[in-house]
Amino acid sequence: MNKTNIVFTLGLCSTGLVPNCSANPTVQKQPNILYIMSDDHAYQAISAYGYGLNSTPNIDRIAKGGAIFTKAFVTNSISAPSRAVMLTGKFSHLNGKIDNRGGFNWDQNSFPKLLQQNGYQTALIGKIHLDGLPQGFDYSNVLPGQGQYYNPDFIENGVKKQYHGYVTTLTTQFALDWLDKKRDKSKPFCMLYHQKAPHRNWLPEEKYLNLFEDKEFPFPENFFDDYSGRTTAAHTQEMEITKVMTWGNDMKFENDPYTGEPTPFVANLNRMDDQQRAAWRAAYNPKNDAFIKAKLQGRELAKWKYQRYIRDYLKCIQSVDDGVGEVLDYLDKNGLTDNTIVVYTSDQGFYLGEHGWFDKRFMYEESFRTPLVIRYPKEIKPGTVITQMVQNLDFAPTLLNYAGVKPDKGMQGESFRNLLNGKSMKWRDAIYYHYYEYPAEHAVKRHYGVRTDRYKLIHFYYDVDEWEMFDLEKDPHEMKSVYNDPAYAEIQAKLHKKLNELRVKYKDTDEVTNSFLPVKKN
Ligand code: SGN
Ligand code: CA
Repeated sequence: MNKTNIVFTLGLCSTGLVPNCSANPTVQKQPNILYIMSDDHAYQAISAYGYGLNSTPNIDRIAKGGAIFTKAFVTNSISAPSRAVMLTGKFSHLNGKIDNRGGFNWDQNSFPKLLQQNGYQTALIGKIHLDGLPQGFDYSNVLPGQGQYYNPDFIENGVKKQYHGYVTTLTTQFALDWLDKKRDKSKPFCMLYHQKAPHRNWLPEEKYLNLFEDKEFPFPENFFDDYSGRTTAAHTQEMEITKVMTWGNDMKFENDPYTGEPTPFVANLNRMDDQQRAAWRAAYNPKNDAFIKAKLQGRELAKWKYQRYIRDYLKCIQSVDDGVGEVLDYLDKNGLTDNTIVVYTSDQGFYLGEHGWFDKRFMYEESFRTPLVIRYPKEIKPGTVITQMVQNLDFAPTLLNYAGVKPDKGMQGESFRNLLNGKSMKWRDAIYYHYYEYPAEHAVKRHYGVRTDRYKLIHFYYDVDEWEMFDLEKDPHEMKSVYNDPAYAEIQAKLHKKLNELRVKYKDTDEVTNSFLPVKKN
């Protein structure tokens, strides 16, 4: 809030026009911030986005009461790097966290640190996926690494302890506990409330074990993509539901249906108590027996795997949505709704069978884009739709702007507060992306690129040197690259120019890119 607004609010307060003023004589100048992030939550699986797969009434409450973004993107579609970008407001090559491997430098500046230095109480709860004691938080209670679904460990202010129960409900419980009992209520708060779900390997909560089991989900139209219109990277990835989803971790078999060997899922069963395990066996074993009997092959097998995957994935989301509802209810009941900015987003998007895939990493739309809804009754009109391109790079400057705190000089994002307010402002016409984790699990090659409102240009490098270009208006599913198509020559040249400009703007030169390459073995 700027100075004019503070005076205005205090002025109104003395006239009695602002509700609750007399009950609350010290008008809180800065808004509270509730930043909710889940892991691998595809926008296709939020009902406010209109895909019709599931129902997320509580996440939709945020969207309906505020704004929904149709073009929110990440800068590097993978967990730990995405979180580092969100905290620091800097691209991966500058905050140092380029992939899920290696450490994160907590000594660098971040938006929670700046808020903390400017009068906020700060907390981090749930998955952060960055090793080391989190800095910038008065309170932290985080999962080690990826975390476990059942009976997980949490690290509370540096001390590890195992809890009985389901990770999503425990995370919500810790968030409510901090809001209600642990924070200093005389200060504005910023709470990062981060769910592990719906990250692989999708283990739903007991009460949702049978949800969706009688439902057949539609297949994306490019489920049987043969990648013919694209370069090497789309052919050599290891993200296909047909080939890569495992019997144990993903399909919940105790024994591999072909070899009879115990699967990794047994490790999950071992973490459960007798009651949890019995519930699991009752829900899954009869279906697995039926599958073994049917002996499906080829496309039929692929379709069966997809249904198993999508049902388990959506079940996990149901618990995430419940948690959002509980926290929103807490704000309502405690008179906090009006002065709290609520953000719901994911660390990246996810493939729900598009191109035949699960996982993320690519600069293609489903994983490059991320869900984003924001509510702030004081400033954002209910039902606002934001179509401009924003990135997770912008969260730090935007939230600091709302708090009236100057961003760190090195932050590269921009505040999108004025977009939310409906004020006309000049906004960027292109965004930059860079993915690094290769060679690695899922085998998605290193690439960087630019996206404008209509076009996308991608450069795959390291063990290939190939370009792709898409006309998103004519080919929204990115099935055929038009790179080197003479009809697009002029646009291609413009996109190359734009890409070079963004690389200069964001200080990502060839030299910097090459400095992150693994040493090639001869
Ligand atoms: C695990 C998953 C991968 C996933 C990475 C990164 N494998 O390794 O499927 O891509 O996490 O995900 S699993 O067998 O353990 O499920 S991220 O969201 O944390 O970046
Ligand atoms: Ca993730």
